[in-house]
Amino acid sequence: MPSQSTVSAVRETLKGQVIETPSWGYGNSGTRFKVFAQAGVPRDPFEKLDDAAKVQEFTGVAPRVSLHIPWDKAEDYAALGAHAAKRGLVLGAINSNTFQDDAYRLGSVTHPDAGVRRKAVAHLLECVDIMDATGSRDLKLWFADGTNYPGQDDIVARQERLADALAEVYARLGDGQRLLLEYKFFEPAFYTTDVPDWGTAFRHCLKLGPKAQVVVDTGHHAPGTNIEFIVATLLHEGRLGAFDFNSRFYADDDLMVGAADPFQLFRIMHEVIRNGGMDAERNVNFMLDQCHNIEQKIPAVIRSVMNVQEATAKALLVDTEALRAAQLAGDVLAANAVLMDAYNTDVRPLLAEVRTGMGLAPDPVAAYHASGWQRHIEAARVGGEQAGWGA
Ligand code: AOS
Ligand code: ZN
Ligand code: ZN
Repeated sequence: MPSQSTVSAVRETLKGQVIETPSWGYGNSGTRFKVFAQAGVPRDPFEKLDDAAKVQEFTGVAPRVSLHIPWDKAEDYAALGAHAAKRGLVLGAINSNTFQDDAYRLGSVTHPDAGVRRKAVAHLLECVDIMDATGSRDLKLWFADGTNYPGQDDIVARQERLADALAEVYARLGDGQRLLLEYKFFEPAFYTTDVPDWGTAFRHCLKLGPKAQVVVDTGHHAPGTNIEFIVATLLHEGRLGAFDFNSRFYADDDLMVGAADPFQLFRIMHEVIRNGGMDAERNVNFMLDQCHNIEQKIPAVIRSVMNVQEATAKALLVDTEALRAAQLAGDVLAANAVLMDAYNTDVRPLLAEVRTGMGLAPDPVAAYHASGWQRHIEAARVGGEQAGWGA
């Protein structure tokens, strides 16, 4: 049993946790086979913020929203920011898009043609301009670049083109801004991917400088990969910038975080906490990167936030002294038992108390359903936009 003082420290940490939600999670999405349109989805970035505000209203820990350019391109970012502020939100990371133009058939920043590379870099620089306008700290870069066939292009030349593009964008960053580089082991390229793994992302970030950090998208690993090892290592090296939380069973499907493997999420959060990743000065951005193709979107985002909270609460309950003692004594079973005790704790009552203490309903999903928001948007919004695919 954790002591009273431990539990109250855990409560305080949970109250202060911030989880950033993705604008595209509120819009229609699907697979390459079908997008199932849902009633009431947002028609523009303003309405996406209205929906994100509901997640914040019922969870109290999701005040930031990631934007995606061009899906969330606005005429007036000050107006978008003011709309967010009125709803208790702030605009979060700016996500670039170099994967939807015909020009990028052979890649974007790694394309063999310098003209295409210029176009891609211009877009990334435009994203930094948007960060200046929105006050965003994070530029999140994910590249679909790669090749489909052996011999299609020169692997090392592509790495050099990538490094040049990143260096140009890095040089444009202002004070307090950073570049977050995301890796993904495959998809959409079939043979090589230009940023396939954390080693490649880490290497590029090291070359760039301290304002470049790695994004760990939990869905972007080969089956069986020990993601918590990557998290621990990057944190130790000061290069873990953010998470894109989601879960996957086979390939990357951007399912709700914690749905496929809640134990893995706990192990990740354990390494985060052990290695100082929850400390405010580390600025690890805990983002969701999910698409809700067949389920209702807002309650799915709420559920995802709750899943991260539950994994965090369990990880915070790990008896670190007992763990250290067992580790030093070489007592394998005792050390493992310390972790499993925390993992097997039902933290839902603790989180309900945390919410009540924040003036919230103990069950955010039920509170959302009771609020009437879903009925309201289904009646009021006609013709929602597609948020992108399989992102
Ligand atoms: C793509 O698979 C990545 O997960 C990206 O992080 C992300 O979903 C995209 O940039 C959003 O468009
Ligand atoms: Zn991602
Ligand atoms: Zn992804």
